[in-house]
Amino acid sequence: MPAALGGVLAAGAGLGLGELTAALAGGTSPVVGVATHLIDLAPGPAKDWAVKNLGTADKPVLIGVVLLGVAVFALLAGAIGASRPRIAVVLTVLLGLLAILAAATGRTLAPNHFIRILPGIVTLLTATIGIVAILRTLNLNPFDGGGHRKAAAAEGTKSIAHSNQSESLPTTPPTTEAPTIAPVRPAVTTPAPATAPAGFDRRGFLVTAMALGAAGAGGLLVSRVLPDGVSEATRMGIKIPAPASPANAVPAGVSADVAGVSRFVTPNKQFYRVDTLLTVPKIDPRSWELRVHGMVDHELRLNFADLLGRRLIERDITLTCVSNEVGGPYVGNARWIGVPIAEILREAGVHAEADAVRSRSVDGLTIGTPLKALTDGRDAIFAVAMNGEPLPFEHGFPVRMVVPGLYGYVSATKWVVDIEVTRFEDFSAYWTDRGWAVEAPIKTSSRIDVPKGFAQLKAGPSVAAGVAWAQHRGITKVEVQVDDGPWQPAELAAEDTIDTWRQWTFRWNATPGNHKLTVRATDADGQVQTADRAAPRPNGSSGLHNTVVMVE
Ligand SMILES: Nc1nc2c(c(=O)[nH]1)N[C@H]1C(S)=C(S)[C@@H](COP(=O)(O)O)O[C@H]1N2
Ligand SMILES: [Mo]
Repeated sequence: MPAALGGVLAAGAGLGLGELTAALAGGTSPVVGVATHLIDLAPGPAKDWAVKNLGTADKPVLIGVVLLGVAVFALLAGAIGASRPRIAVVLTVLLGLLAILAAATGRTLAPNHFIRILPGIVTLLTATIGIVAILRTLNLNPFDGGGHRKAAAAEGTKSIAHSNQSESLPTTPPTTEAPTIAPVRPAVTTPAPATAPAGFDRRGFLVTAMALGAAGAGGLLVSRVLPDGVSEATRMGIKIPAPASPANAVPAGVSADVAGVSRFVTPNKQFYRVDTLLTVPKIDPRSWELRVHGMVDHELRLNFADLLGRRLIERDITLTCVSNEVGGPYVGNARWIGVPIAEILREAGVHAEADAVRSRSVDGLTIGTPLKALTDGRDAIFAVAMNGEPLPFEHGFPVRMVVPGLYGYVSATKWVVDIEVTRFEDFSAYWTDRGWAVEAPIKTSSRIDVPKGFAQLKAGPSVAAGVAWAQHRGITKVEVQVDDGPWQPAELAAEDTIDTWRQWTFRWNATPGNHKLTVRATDADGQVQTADRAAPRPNGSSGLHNTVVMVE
């Protein structure tokens, strides 16, 4: 089906050049724009499923789904074009309009309204010109018929409109305005040829197809090698000043010292990543600015140098995602350097009626945080460094928020650019619009790292180990239950701070057969981790982690 192939090639050329435009100008890529809408519109259960089953592969999978959808749509449009060329053009234009609409209305990293839709415009024009050109090589002229017939009728001459070969075609492809000047045809005129008629321009088809393919592939390839923001060298070249208030040395003995247990400090490369961005922002710190406004006496604007020039504190803080399932991987511990948020708020002069801070990421995503958690003395910071280096791009470069004790989605805004002091009753944030709780302190939790589920163990003395966390309260006890036996105390590793997780070790005598180990933690408020199972939505999972082992 050459027409169907032509449809796909035209759409591919449009996407390739759209991608190139996005890379050159910094606008919203059509594919990313549509996929971002899918993220934002996805019903809760679909998103929960993706987070649980796809993990960090959810992003490539989503891009693949969008590309597949475009390919199928374009294939059908092209196939329809074999008998109804004008419909093929209309469908292709619609595809381009969708790209523009998605870019115009969605979250974007683009600097302004025109640039954000520019790639979509390029996609629309390229794909439309492409489909028209390829249909013409198949002697399927979407602009044929109506216009000529009308002109011929007006002149009172005999129509020659059905004779495609005899027409002199313009050498440049028509623009998208052309269909709009073609009058609507009555339903029963001469049907367009269903198959390529005699005179099918085989060579023209091949040349056009190759040109479209080259535009698509070339645009995509070049867009991939163009720089997409500041470089890794620029990031690593940033000197973070020594903190005025360094963290205490991590005490000896914070680690359970059992093979397979989580490292106490999670290396940046292994740190979990949860966000809604399909392309990682690589903000130039020289142009980054933080605006502080809303219910304040003085609006502030701070640039990156201003921030680095302020009093920096260094702290170990464990982050947790509300989407983490019982026993799940979305928890990590790092040593951060940053500026206390409370000091900046104090300088701005927060009004007494305010109870919330709405922070905004560079892509427009918003997060609502209780003002109290930012001002009650805990080490809530605008972080600029993570584990001894400037923030990695994936983790919010150049500046993100980190607030001990709260789930990330209500506190840990990455790529933060705007802080508005406000009231919870006056706004809703990205995730609260999607069914998650407005306020979400971290639930006391624990996880078994070793042994892994269904591990085969030798009978005799055996050891289990893992982590427990209740940030900003601290962990005071961890217990393990073997099968339905009594709860037995695990040995706690040293505590770093109440804002970090705590490791534990449990020694037991493994007897032959299958056994289930279950863990629970108690926090410094005396709260014992609940056995009641809850899904992550709306305010974090609960229930006890267990692991089944086979002992021989
Ligand atoms: N801009 C932005 N910040 C964000 C998010 C996001 O999607 N966009 N996700 C939040 C969530 S849900 C969590 S759990 C943490 C995760 O931080 P990490 O990816 O550095 O581990 O970032 C938070 N900050
Ligand atoms: Mo999260």
